[in-house]
Amino acid sequence: MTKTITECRVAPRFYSRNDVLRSGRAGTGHYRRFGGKRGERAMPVAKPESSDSRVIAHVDMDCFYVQVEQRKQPQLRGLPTAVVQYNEWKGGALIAVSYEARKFGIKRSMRGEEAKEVCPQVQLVQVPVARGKADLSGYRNAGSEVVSILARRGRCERASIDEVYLDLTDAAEMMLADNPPQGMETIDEEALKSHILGLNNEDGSDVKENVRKWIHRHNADHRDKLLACGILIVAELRMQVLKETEFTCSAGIAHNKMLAKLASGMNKPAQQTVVPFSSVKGLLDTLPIRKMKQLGGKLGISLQMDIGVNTVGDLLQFPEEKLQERYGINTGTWLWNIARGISGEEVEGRLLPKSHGSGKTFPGPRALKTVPAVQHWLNQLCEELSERLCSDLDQNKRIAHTLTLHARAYKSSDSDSQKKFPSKSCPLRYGTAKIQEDAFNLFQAGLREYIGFYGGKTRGSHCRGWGITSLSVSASKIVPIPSGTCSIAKYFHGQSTSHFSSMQSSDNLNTEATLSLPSGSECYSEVNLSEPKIDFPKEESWIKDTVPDLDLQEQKVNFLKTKLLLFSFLQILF
Ligand code: DCP
Repeated sequence: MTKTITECRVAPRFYSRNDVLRSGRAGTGHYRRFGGKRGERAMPVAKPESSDSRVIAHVDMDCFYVQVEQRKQPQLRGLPTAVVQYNEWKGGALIAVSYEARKFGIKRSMRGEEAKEVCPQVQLVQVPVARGKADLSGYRNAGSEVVSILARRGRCERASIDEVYLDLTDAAEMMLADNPPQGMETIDEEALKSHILGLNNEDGSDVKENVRKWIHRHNADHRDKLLACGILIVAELRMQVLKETEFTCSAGIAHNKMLAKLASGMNKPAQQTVVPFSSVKGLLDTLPIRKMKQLGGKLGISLQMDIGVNTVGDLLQFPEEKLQERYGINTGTWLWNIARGISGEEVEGRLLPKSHGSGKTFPGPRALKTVPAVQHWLNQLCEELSERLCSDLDQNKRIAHTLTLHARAYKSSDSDSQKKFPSKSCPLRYGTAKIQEDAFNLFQAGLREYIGFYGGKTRGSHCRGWGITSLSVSASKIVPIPSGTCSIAKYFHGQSTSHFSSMQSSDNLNTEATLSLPSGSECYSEVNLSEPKIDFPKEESWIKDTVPDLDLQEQKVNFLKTKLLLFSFLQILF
């Protein structure tokens, strides 16, 4: 076959998995959009599986923010505990709940007061606050501590603030060659506590003994022998994380990322779950389709509503060509593959975030209704972003190239209520004041487009019928600084005379309907985590829609601080 899948316009024939593998290029870098509208989430794309003899782990911290707070206040350990958003209405929204608290029925969807009703002894810890918003730096740093330990045994991808993928294939192959588990006299206790899907424990037999036997099997195929090594390596890593950070985590171990991610949440907290090749079908057969990564949204709904697929197993009845006809070549193949547990996604070697973001929601009556109010909050967000960019530059020698502004908005007299506030991007200039200025310009350009040039008053104290319910700024396209100090100087020097002076024209802005981040939920976007969704009451009376005055003095000080930081950094280099 000479033609690759991505080159085909219509489904010419039934593609088997081997065809995809032979073509070698299927899906790489190509995205189709379901429904074709700009701004919709990119459709999943099939990638050929390089090998099914891989050992991939997905490690997920247990009730992460609670653990971070309990490490700060050890007296809270073992007690039902929850971390609440700083907003004090009804005790604040719960954003992390300890496993002790979950036993009482406390859930993340509750507010502090509800949790107290369910369990009066619950300990509520407020998320740290800075600049009037949640300060996640403590959690982010705690996540980095864990990543640095997990990265010791294989390629490591930081997938979110508390999730990591590991490719342990090389470490497992090495163990198999040097000291295979089949011959080990003693197996670590933590490894023996593993849950191996498909292992029959129902006859009253000793579960740990069954695990031991599974690990010791001499007649296992190569893939299972590698997974046995994975069990030992991940158990050891998890114990190391506990020893060095005091945090527990759970893990899924399988031969690809998709299966590892599905498994990691199956037995929590502080446990690990393994998916042998022979158990893949059993795992997927009854799995609700919307639980699959990338099927929680429109595509999942279409599968349910349009072709009656409720479980991943239901997909098996459709030939690949039928799925391709309906959802396009790449997504059709991707669906055909996931039904069989096939996923070629590689673990990217990435310990640092791909982007930095700072965001805040203003739900219900807190919606921002004046331009100065928006500017005030943008300044706060940009200040945080700028600080993080400086420390990334300082610690990791990386620079970001793109600044993006996202907002959610409403218009009270809206004929087109579906219209979204357009996200806007521009080249990123370092320095708090510059970022603030650029973000504000991006906002104004977005607002003009959102309300129409003559549709509302954007300047002055009060708007005409628009409100901003969420704001975020992000910095992306982060790359290591080019080698050689000369180019760094050039980089910063170039900024002062940057093309950005032409920002007056909104034509110079790149409109992005979605954040310029990698697709899928594996992307490390802290924008989403910075302000969890909160259900606010509809009544207008419970809180004043107050807007603090802009503290220009403080802004100047911060601007100077950032300048100083950059200056001292450049001094170190020269
Ligand atoms: N988080 C948040 N807002 C949300 C969801 C999560 O701020 N809506 C934060 C708090 C969590 C952390 O992200 O501690 C990680 O989220 P997880 O979904 O992984 O949940 P937990 O780690 O809290 O619990 P689990 O043990 O179930 O993974």
